Amino acid sequence: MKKALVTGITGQDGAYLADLLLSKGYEVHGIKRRSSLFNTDRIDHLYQDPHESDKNFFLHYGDLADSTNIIRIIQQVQPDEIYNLGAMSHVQVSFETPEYTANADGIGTLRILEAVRLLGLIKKTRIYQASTSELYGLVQAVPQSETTPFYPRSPYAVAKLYGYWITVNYREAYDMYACNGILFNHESPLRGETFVTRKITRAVAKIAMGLQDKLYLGNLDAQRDWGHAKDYVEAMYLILQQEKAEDFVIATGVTTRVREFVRMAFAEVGIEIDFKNEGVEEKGYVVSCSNSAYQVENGTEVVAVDPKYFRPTEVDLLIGDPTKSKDKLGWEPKYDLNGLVKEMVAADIELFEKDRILKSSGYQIKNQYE
Ligand code: NDP
Ligand code: GDR
Repeated sequence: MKKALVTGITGQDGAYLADLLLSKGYEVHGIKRRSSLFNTDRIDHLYQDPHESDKNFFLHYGDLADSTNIIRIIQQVQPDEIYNLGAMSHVQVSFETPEYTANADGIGTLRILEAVRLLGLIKKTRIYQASTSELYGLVQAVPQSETTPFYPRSPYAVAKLYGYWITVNYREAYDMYACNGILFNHESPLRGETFVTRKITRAVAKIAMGLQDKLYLGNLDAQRDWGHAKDYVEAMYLILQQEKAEDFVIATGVTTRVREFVRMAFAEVGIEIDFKNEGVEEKGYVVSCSNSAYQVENGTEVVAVDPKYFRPTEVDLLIGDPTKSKDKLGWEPKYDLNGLVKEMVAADIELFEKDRILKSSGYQIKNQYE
């Protein structure tokens, strides 16, 4: 039985990856952080009674900022594969916590690589590093491929740039099987609530159910190459099953503006919206657009812009070129954006059904995430 160690197992990708590896017969070990509230919602369905003898899913307390605990867990588990998914993964928050982000996302990657080296596991343990399309940052060329130059635009992206290069360096210096998956944005019903897609689908569900009036967003004209997390964890697995360790771009090759995602999500609940004056472009740039969206049916404003969501430096356009992953890994996404939006909105409607029933019976509900 192969053993995998997953950092960031309590996150969106960690949860889907754990499901995938268990279905392939792996013994899965995950590192979770101590938290004052339960933080295992996404993997609670995998929990096994610690007293069972044939367990194949284990959680270890730990943190990427603590090398002693990384070394101890890797020594104890002796994994065949490590998936380093743990990170402070929110781009805007990284401007508020730049040093911590560098520590967890940058040096955290070094801690994993160095632990494998020090423990003499170079020949045994393969390492996947969760690299990101944020590395491309300020547009140099599109679509972005494995050879496109990087120009990171946030403390998060700069920390991940270190993670990327230290992974390449350990591969070249010590002949380790260590790879970067340069993954473009991927979403799902398990996506964190403050990333834009989930923020939108939650708000759309609540607006449709009469639980919220308006959605406040930042830059509506950013363009992202959005895929489904379920497809993307398959690619992570495939990257570690090749003969030769290499880096791969994982993307759909299709890009969409944030405002279009908003429109698609509202359409799922039968609300047609209109952004007045949108899409006036000159020389490839949007020069004028409305920042509000209105319900066509009754003119109610449902989306407004709050500048607090603008980033000091923005990544305007991401569109990935997945040719190499298609050719070498045989990987192709099964979901398209329509299917993704449909699944996310439906899941959020189900999530808030209890609140809708309570409200319709006269119970006052406080909004937690405004
Ligand atoms: P999430 O934010 O959903 O999950 C991040 C995980 O990392 C959580 O389990 C979190 O724990 C854990 N974590 C945070 N800080 C630390 C730390 N100091 N030590 C140990 N664990 C830590 O991210 P995703 O699942 O979406 O992404 C997974 C990885 O892929 C991340 O590295 C992200 O940067 C990268 N990535 C994501 C993309 C995407 O579109 N989703 C695209 C490209 C790269 P807790 O639950 O306690 O907060
Ligand atoms: P991103 O994802 O920064 O691409 O990083 P996010 O969903 O946060 O932003 C996407 C785009 O939407 C714009 N935007 C808003 N974003 C948020 N969060 N909230 C808003 O209200 C809002 N309004 C507009 C943003 O400005 C941005 O342009 C994600 C993370 O998962 C990273 O960890 C990962 O590396 C990259 O994707 C690939």
